[in-house]
Amino acid sequence: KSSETKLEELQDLEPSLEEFRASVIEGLSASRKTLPCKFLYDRRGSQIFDDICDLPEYYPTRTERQILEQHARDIAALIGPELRLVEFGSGAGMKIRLLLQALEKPSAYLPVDISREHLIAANADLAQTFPDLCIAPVCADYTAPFSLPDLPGISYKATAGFFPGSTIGNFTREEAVSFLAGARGLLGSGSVMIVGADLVKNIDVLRDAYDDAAGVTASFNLNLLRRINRELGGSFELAQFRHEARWNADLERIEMHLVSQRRQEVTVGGQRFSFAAGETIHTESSHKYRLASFRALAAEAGYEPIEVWMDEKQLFSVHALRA
Ligand code: AVI
Repeated sequence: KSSETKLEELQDLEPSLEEFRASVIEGLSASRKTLPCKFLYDRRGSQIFDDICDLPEYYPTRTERQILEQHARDIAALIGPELRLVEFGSGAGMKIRLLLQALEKPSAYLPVDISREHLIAANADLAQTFPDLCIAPVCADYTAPFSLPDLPGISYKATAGFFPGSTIGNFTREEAVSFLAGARGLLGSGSVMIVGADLVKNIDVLRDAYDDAAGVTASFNLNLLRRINRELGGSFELAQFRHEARWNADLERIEMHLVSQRRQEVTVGGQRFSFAAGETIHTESSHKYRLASFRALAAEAGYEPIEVWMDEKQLFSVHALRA
């Protein structure tokens, strides 16, 4: 069979420009300015994020990959054969390869991602490597409810979810619980969910991971302003904002901010926004967990924590949860 016959047509539920505009206007109108981190991933943002994953300071990607490499067989044994596997935030699609190689006769892979072009390119590549696998990409914002495409002619014995990278950490606790509860509903009772969760650790290690020496994370953050300028006719001067990574000790999370370098006014879609010198736009939170805090969160969403794998230094954890 050729790869074309197995790579299904994309199900396209990409957020609209109107939704982007409304979120930006709402976020910049708040007394503490904020922008939703999901909009960091336009085409360029997704590429910069891939560069972040290769940075020496950014330990999560390589650490999680090591854990997956080491335990792929255990994970595969736990989730079983002839599986329909749904990945939330599939990105460049590198980690899934480790799982797919270890799985026995996977039936279908459904990558879900907000970045359409990235999704198409990554899965065209994947189809070359796994020509017999049914791949059904879904472009969607998985923070909102969505449905999975029907796969006529494909039979599977179970469904599993895969949510790597500690992307769950980019949600608030309430959002994380509601995401997991939604995933549990989508994947069905008895399904297993594999989730990567970054762990609380030395603050300097954390800060460096989110403020790298080469400035890649800074350009990732600032790219959001570039996107607003391009897509919404914004007037942000990128040189007048600076990237900052802050550790919020109370909430155990790293926050990315864009700090206004002077008093200034910016327009977006005809609306004017004033910035004081030093005022920030909070663009992302990356929560760090302890094993117990993550398990409690999963339990609140109705999941039973059944297994956890970690690296030797306990930098990162991969959890198996059962619905
Ligand atoms: C996608 N997400 C898990 C990344 C993180 O670590 O929170 C996004 C990121 N932001 C800055 N660097 C990486």
